[in-house]
Amino acid sequence: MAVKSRAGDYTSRQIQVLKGLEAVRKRPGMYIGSTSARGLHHLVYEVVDNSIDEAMAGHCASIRVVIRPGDIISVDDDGRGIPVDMHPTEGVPGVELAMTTLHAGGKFDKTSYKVSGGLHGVGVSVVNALSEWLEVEVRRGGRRYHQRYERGIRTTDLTDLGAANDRGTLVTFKPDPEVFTELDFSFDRLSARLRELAFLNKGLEIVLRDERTDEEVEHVYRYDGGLAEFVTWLRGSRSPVHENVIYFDTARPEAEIELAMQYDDGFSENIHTFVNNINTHEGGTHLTGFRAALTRTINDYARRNRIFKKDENLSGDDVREGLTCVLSVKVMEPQFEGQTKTKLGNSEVRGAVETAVNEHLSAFLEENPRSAKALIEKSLQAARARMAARKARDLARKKSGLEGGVLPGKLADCSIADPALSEIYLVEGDSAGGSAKQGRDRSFQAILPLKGKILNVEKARIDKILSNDEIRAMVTAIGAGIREDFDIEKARYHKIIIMTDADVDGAHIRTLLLTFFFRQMRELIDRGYVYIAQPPLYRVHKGKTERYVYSDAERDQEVSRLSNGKDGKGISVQRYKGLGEMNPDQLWKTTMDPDARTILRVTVESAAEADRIFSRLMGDEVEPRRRFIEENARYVRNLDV
Ligand code: 0RA
Repeated sequence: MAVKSRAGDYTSRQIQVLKGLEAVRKRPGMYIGSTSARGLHHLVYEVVDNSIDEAMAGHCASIRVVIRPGDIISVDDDGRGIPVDMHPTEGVPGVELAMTTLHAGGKFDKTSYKVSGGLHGVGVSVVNALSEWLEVEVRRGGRRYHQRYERGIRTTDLTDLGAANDRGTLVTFKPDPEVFTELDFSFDRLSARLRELAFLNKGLEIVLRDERTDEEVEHVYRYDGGLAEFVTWLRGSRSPVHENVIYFDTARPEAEIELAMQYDDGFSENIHTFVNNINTHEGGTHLTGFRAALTRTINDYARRNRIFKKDENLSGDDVREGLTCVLSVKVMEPQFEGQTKTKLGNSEVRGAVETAVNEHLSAFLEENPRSAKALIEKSLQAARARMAARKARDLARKKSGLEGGVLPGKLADCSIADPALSEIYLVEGDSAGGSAKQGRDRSFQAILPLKGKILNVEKARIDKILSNDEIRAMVTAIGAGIREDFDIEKARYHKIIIMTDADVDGAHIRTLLLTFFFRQMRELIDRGYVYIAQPPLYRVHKGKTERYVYSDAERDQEVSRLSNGKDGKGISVQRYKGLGEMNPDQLWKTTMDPDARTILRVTVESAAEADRIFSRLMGDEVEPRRRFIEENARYVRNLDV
């Protein structure tokens, strides 16, 4: 089937296509966020999103993602297939239009209110523009069609390849090395998001297959229990306070609402909210509605059933302690607000969620009095601890001041006052702390040495957390408060750099610190303020040349470079076991000088995944923690540079 259209239309459309492509290729970051690993993986999500839309409209049951050798991805679904008939005004087949026109994205029918969009939703044409090549195959109406594009430009007409006995859309693409700095797809990264999508779309099967190695790996995700299974998975090894996950799924005019929740004996609050499958890290109206309903419903029930002693009352924080919850809403026209555009703004959703949660949660409590009693008892314990914490905090405030006022004695602060330009190094140990203090540029670098292991916040209540000296020093130095008092605008540094030894203890301390930030000062991570320093592992030295290297492979390379094909005479290799072995000047040159150093920014792509990892790591089970710490190198690679 050849594309025929009137010459005039064709030309003006071609100009439009080329302009669109040029815009995307010139500023890829504007469309997919970045051209590093993050943006690379985003391409896959963009393509998968289209198949998910088809699934949400009720026409697709299975999506298959394959990582192929040569940095190639294919995404296949069993939906209706992208339309192939000629578009009435544009003069090209619908599929070509979707692949080459910005924002067309293939979403022609807006009849169902289960449309996705928002954060991604830039459309598959962006993926096409940023791919060295992309091929689409549509199976529809008993025929199989194919078209190829290079860097967004069609190189073949849409061609009928013959009979087909099924339906669906297969998109295969190779990201353009001229655009991306990173081309290596991470199975773990894709798997985390695809599993999340499977939880969020009850009954949908998502397959991820890796064909890059001899032993082929294939994961199949399908959860008929939807969010209820998500919560069970998130809870992991934490012990539940009541047996059954509280769950409901309801369609209202304002939104389709699905919720699952369960209390466990931990202390953290693990609430994940989604709008049209997008994680709303910054919350919004749906979360506000949920919180209001949760506090009210539980208090009402407890009062009605005389579970409270005279004037007891539970605060929002009390009823959220130890709660694992996933709330997913699907909205026709979501308005995303906030710093990272992950905050739902639609005001009508608040009331809809509040009413639905009131209704279903009170029904659950009435029908399950034993569970009700257990979870209220858990909240009452939280209330008592909070009271004790308040006393401790007031005392602490008087003594040393958690917010404002006196900075910790061992902090060597920087001299400039602009947080955007200031950084603080959290350094393992007093001796490395001393070197860092001498080596730093004191105008913009502050140093806070931390002694030994910091408290494991995963296992401690807020009162204990606040009475820990190392934590108090960090909180005061950062200056933005903690938890419900946390105010990012007060942060005194926009770079908080964790600097620990490159050994198992260092990895453990780093994990403890990350857990602390994730649980107590989450916004620091969301804003991209938290970093990990990368001290060198070796110093390779011969005559006047010296090189600092950061891996064993780099060391071997450097050694063979310096031996120049001759012998290895005169080459010395020094292994740094800890930061303390470097003198101040070396520490500056290798790890702290902004012109020379590498620091890894900590990002959380899947908050759910991070949540589970942290609770497994830092919870009661020793084995997962030991394994994790030994495999820590793998973890650091998951961080974005
Ligand atoms: C719009 C209309 C129709 C299908 C699709 C979009 C569609 C797009 C994608 C992208 C990936 N997979 C997809 N599957 C379907 C068809 C409408 C109809 O048949 O009536």
